Amino acid sequence: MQSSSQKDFGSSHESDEEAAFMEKIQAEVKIEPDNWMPAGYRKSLIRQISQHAHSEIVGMLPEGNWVTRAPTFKRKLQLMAKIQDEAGHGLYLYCAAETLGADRDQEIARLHAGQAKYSSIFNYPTPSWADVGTIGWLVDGAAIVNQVVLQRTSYGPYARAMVRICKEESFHQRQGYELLLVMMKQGNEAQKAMVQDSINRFWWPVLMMFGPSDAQSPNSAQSMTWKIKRNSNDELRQRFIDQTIPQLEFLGCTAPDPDLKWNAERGHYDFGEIQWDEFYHVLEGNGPCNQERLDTRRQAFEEGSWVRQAAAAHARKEQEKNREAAHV
Ligand code: FAQ
Repeated sequence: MQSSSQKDFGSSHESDEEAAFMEKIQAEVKIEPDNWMPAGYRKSLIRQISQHAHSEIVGMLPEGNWVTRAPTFKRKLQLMAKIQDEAGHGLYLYCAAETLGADRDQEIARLHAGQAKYSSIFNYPTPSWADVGTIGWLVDGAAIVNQVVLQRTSYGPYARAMVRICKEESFHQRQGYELLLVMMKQGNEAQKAMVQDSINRFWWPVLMMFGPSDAQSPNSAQSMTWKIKRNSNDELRQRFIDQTIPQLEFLGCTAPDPDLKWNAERGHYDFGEIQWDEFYHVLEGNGPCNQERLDTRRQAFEEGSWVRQAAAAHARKEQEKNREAAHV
């Protein structure tokens, strides 16, 4: 049994480490994988980074739906490049989670078992070609607003992953907006209507991407103290709306929100009530495409099993060759 003096030593030692950790956080010094960190910090980062990684991977599916039906060769190449980028983002993020001790296979198993969260937005269908543009413009646009600030997150590997991811997301956003501009400025009436319909369907779900309102966000306070998050969900949602409305107007489209209007006093757009019931319904697995997305992921994982086995066999052979070469 521990004596009380041992116990005291243990806890003061821990609180010294905790104080040093908080000093670093306050001084904007990045926390690196081999640094001491509170267990809760590690856990919260694994939670957020793995959910983020899953979002990138599941996020390939709504657009993947259009690869074989893209209207021109150029659009098809752009779409394939974008989807491959999302796969890359997922991989950097799984690697970042691994630096914290997460087990990638376990995280992926949790996703496939329906136990892990990923962004609610990817549970909505993409029935029209305009949805490819809307995803690029609005979904990647929202992702950028959220992720640009994460470049300053306190955990080094996550912050650095965000730098490259943000550069690629900017390209995604522009390709989406340009696609919609072509439809709106050069398209016929049916194509213009397709764009407006797509914006009508995606507008509110995109606003939900930023997470519940601050008062309902259980993780925010602690994540802000640890500087995992640098801005609150509501701040980023407002920033996104303020940035997006001029782009929406330039397109010649409208948002499906009668309460949306510029508030000169606040210096921001006011907007209508978000239907949080819908958000929680989707999080519980009951959105329009939750089942389809998970079924597709599981099937892709099973069908790709031979690739993983072949890569592992190749790695083993290479290791053996290197060992033999070392003994010669
Ligand atoms: N969907 O306490 P908070 C992309 C969960 S990447 C589903 O506020 P937190 C690229 C939340 O996890 C898009 N779940 O949570 C792309 C928590 O659950 P838990 C993804 C959500 O972590 C584009 C609970 O609700 N981006 O789009 C959502 O402080 C195009 C309570 O919420 C990131 O992941 C949601 N929308 O703040 C790919 C960015 N919102 O764990 C393909 C990094 C909240 O307690 C095509 N993540 N929840 O059970 C973050 O910044 C934060 O995690 C937030 C949520 C802001 C998403």
